[in-house]
Amino acid sequence: MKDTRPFPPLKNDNLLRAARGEVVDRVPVWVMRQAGRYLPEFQELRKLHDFFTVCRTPELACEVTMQPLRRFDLDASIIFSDILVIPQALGLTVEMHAGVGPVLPQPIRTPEDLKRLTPDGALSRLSYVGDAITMMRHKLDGRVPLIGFTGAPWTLMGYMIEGGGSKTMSKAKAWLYDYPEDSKLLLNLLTDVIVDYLEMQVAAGAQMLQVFESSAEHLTKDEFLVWSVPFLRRIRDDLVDRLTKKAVSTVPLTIFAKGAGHSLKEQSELGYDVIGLDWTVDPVEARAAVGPNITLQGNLDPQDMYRDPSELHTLTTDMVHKFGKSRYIANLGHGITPQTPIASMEVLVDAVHKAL
Ligand code: 1CP
Repeated sequence: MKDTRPFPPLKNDNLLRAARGEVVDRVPVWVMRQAGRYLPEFQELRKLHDFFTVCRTPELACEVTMQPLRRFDLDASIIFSDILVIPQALGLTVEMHAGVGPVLPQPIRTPEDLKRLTPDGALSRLSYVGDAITMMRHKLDGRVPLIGFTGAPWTLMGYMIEGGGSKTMSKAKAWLYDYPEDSKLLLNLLTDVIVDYLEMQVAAGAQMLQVFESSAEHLTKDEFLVWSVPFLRRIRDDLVDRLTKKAVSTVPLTIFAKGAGHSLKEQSELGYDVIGLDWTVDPVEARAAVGPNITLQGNLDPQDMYRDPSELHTLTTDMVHKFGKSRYIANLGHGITPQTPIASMEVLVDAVHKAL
């Protein structure tokens, strides 16, 4: 039975206000991968349950989503899942190997392999994410907004062809040149599933959405404009169309294209509300590139979390001063890494809230 109870009213909406360009009480802060291996309670839970069992069991996904909120005064939660649930729903086996990350034992090697993908019914195989989102909205009791997310087409294509993470994305990049038409076919197929998936997350209760184009870093600027940008644009346009037609209010959308600091102006023209920045981008230059009507998110170097607390405090304060209080969401420039001391999260959150 679907849970159709109304959601509790939101108490801290600074994240959503920052995304819409409204005045905030304090600079909102959350951290990419804020639920995860740096938390001992996450490690404990993972000893008992396989990674994808956690994703697929709403009670467990909610427990892990809640873990960082019990410890830190964060301004957002992000539903616990992974970008690779889409390749899984398309029929590919995805395993999570300790210390390695995701492994796809039967990747897509040639265009012939595209026939193995099963887009029909993919959305229904992802319904557990919606169930976790709805449950989490109730468990949050309005404390902070809940973010939903997806991998972007190029990033998912990369994992599907490489069979896992890759330092070079050499096989996936070879596809772009050897099989350009089939690459477009695959990217469009992924875009269609992503639009369905994000629409479902909004219907389930996601209050904001982030699209992770984490593998943009492997593309040149020209390649990014051809193999990523058109699909990011279609995700946004089709999603807004769908929600409008169904008279569902849209939610703020964030694009995080890691390594695409070369194309901030182009990103600002895609209709997303928020642009996530990695740590290589200067805040003042980023603001100049995107203009005043886009919210920026980021971008402390995750390695700065290993500095001593006073240095970390200073670096964070300086960062917030450079971005300013308007149209800004504080975060790291990429996911928090597994060995990060817990105390660094406390310093980061405290420094952001005290900076302005
Ligand atoms: O065994 C474990 O517990 C694995 C660790 C782990 C965790 C905690 C993985 C494997 N995924 C996750 C959760 C996860 N993944 C979240 C949770 C929500 C939160 O932020 O708290 C999110 C948003 C992701 C998204 C994700 N997965 C991305 C995009 C963000 C990014 O970091 O660029 C990517 C690229 C993945 C793939 C993935 N999943 C897991 C790992 C170790 C990786 C990266 C592998 C690689 O190096 O390519």
